Amino acid sequence: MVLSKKLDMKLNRSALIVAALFAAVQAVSAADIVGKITLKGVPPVEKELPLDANCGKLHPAGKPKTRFFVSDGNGGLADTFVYIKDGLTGKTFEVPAEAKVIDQKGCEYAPYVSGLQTKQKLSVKNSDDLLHNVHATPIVAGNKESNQAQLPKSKDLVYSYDNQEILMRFKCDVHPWMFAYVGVVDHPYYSVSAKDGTFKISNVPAGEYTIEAFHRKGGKLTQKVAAGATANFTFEVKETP
Ligand SMILES: [Cu+2]
Repeated sequence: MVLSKKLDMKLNRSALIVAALFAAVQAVSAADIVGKITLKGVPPVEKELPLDANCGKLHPAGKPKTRFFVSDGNGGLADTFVYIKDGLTGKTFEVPAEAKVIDQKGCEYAPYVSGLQTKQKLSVKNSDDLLHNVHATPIVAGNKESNQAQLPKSKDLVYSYDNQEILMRFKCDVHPWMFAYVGVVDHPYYSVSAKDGTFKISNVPAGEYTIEAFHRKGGKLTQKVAAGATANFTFEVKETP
């Protein structure tokens, strides 16, 4: 008993050493790219979504608004898809086994903007007690358009795409205000900015890259950055009439 406990401890210790060594190697060869997306100027006022009666009932406190420029009110800009655009040519990446998930809840898609690797599964859920109709509308050749009704509590609809597409749109043909946007890239090095504008692309292999920040209404910006460095972007909205 004592002997086996000792052996256990020894094994545990070597496992820890191996884990620590592995982490150290990773730290040397890969690093995060972090940054902040800032919005300059005053964006147009978001409008209430034109919910029908059934969807309206799901929002007794008031109708949700459009999400064109979601911000923390302090300059941070959310929903910007940031990804490595150049610098990974010739490399291939394992497809994550885990599916990404988009939910339909309260007659809105959540998340509004997300990312997906090519060939990775994307599960679209229906958490509402209502019929939705998921309509994927890719425009890049080879990515297949699909249009499927999804009954309440029915199983998830599962998609996957072979080609990069930034950003691919999903809509609902029952509720014309419902949209989701998915950045499909052929590697795992992407991020979506949070409400305070921050983003993090994790575990980027050592090297120099061009990264692009793509905001659906703000446009796109690129800059060169090394793994481990910071990349900040500023989108400017012009005054609207
Ligand atoms: Cu719907």
